[in-house]
Amino acid sequence: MAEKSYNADDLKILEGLEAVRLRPGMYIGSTGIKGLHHILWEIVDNSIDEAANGYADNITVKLWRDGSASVEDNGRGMPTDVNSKVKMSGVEIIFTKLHAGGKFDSANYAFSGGLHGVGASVTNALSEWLSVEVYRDTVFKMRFKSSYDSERKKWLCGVPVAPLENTGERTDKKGTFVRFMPDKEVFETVEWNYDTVAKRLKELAYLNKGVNITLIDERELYAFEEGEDDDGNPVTVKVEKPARLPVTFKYEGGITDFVTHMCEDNSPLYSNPVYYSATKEVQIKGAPAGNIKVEFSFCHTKDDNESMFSFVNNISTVEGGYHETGFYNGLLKVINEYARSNGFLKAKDPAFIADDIREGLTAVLTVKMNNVQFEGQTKTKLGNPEVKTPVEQAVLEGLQPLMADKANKPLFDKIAQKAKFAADDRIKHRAERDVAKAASDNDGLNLVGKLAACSGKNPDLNELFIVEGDSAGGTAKQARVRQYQSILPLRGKPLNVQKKTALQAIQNEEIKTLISAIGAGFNRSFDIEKIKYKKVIILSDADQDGMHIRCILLTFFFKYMRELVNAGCVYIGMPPLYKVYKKDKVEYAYDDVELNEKIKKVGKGYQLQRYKGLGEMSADQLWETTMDPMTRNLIQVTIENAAEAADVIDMLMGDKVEGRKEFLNQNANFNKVDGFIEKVHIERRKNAEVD
Ligand code: 28G
Repeated sequence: MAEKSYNADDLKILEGLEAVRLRPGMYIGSTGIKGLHHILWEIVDNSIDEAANGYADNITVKLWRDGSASVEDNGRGMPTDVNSKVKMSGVEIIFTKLHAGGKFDSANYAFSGGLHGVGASVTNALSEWLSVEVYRDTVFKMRFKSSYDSERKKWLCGVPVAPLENTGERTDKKGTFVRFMPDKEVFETVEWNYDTVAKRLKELAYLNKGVNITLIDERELYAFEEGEDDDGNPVTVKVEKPARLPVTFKYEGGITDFVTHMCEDNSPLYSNPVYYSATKEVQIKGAPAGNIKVEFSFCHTKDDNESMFSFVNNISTVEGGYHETGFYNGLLKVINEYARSNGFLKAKDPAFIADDIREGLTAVLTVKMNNVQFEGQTKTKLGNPEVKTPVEQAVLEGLQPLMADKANKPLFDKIAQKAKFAADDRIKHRAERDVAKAASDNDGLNLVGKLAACSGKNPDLNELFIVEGDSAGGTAKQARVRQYQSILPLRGKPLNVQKKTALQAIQNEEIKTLISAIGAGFNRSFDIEKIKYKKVIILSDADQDGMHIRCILLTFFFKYMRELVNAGCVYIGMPPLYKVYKKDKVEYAYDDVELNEKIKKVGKGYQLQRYKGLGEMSADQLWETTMDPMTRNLIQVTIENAAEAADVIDMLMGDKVEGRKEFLNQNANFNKVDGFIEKVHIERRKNAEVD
């Protein structure tokens, strides 16, 4: 029994936005870098809705010098008239009432996993200030502020400074402008990540054809570089970098452009991607009957790489779900039909299976619907089973007429031929694949002389360090705690599996070694129950080469051991870039901003060492900076990180992304939660005694 009985007076009734400030995680997922960007997406989503409904075709996002962000669209402008029931302007309702104006309204939306669409009021609640301008013949303005009321001991958040004002100033513009300052008291970091914003805006431009989306970054940019002082001694100097130029994303072809772009460097099998869109009915359990908008585009490439990008309400569904199942079912049905009636499959031939038609398939699938249920490790899997059939129907209804049209015969012949090759290959190589699987399951024959295995047998405690280079590998072997830490040095770069088949991958020595070391098979035979390490830690240098190796490894894990990533077992060890020291004061810095802080901390007369690579560190330094669970900086890899590494960023952005800062910001203190640190330290002391 409870010690005290509660009555209604004890219940704190949270009014409006206060609830958001009290439990931000419930509304935006986290207060880390992801949550920060979430409050920008809330505003951007509103502009996108306006564009998706055909009222806007221009969206500008700006990152200001003061740290604020703004979004402007040329839509109808938020409603400025006063709602007679609540006596508030539409603008005020949108920014102060939870859920107001939300397109995908559902009573418990914020809790059902789907986080988008909870509305602009959440952004307001989590901002120091927010200002809005509406352009409807004249300029309307309103401002909101958050502050702490020390008398009543509570946060007042997103409070109107004054009612919506019609300034009377005439304007030819139409639309809405919203600028806000994320609250430093709420977020762990308030620094916008340019690449994150650019990538998302680019994605939204693909998903909303014809909409102009511009990104302007006006923030101060600088970097630290090595230079020389007057006496020729090496020093680290701060250099201004040229401001970023504004970029505009616009794709007249929408997701078809996306597919074309993805296929470009992989030799497409035919020149124009297939495209179809349809609106179907869907009856989600417990909800009124509604519509689902299905849109897809696909192309086949000559290799056998598969890339599927699926979205639900513009949110990427990395883990797939029922929309993908419906899509594959539909595609399999029509290709089987076509192959039968056009002689690609003889009477005696078994039908294609899904794998056959997925070889070389690059596809974008988007659905838009209400009452979305997101599931999976990262809530990026569509969990509504009712979606499967309408998507499958859309595929059938879209492709059957295309197949019946003689003009498309060359295209569908190529697709059927490709599936036939895949099926033949599958049947012919089954034996070969079994051998490959056996190789991956072997008892570490591949590992002799490579892996320095730990002596402990408990996977929960064991860690595998994949180390770039023999020299760093040697140092890591000296530094490690033998009981729990295994070292696998990589000689040179492992095979980039992105454009390789599973069979090609398994023939690569480094990959084979890696699979054997982890001990749980790979690809479809991967069995997470068999892993020998709960932590697989990638240790690579902080330079371009190291970044590349890390990307290759993440791509491998993403493609062939996805479960390992999903289970949160893959980590990146972040070696520091600098050591700042004076006598026995030692500080490590992981990036240039931190370097500044650490220099201040150590004070005048400090010395600076810049690490060029892991190989330069002594065993003690390597232990302290990257292997000791107490002091090291490990980043848990999320499925999104891994997906990004799988070349998506390269292809989408066309330039390299330095994930470093973002990774650092996402760093959680997960390695300090259990008794593991103590255990490792006890073992290390024992080792030292033996040595
Ligand atoms: C610039 C940053 C973010 C927006 C509009 C336009 C209307 C609107 C927004 O209405 C209530 C809810 C859904 C209809 C709608 C204007 C109808 C007529 C609008 C934005 C009523 C909110 N005239 N533009 N909200 N809706 N842009 N950009 O927030 O059902 S929000």
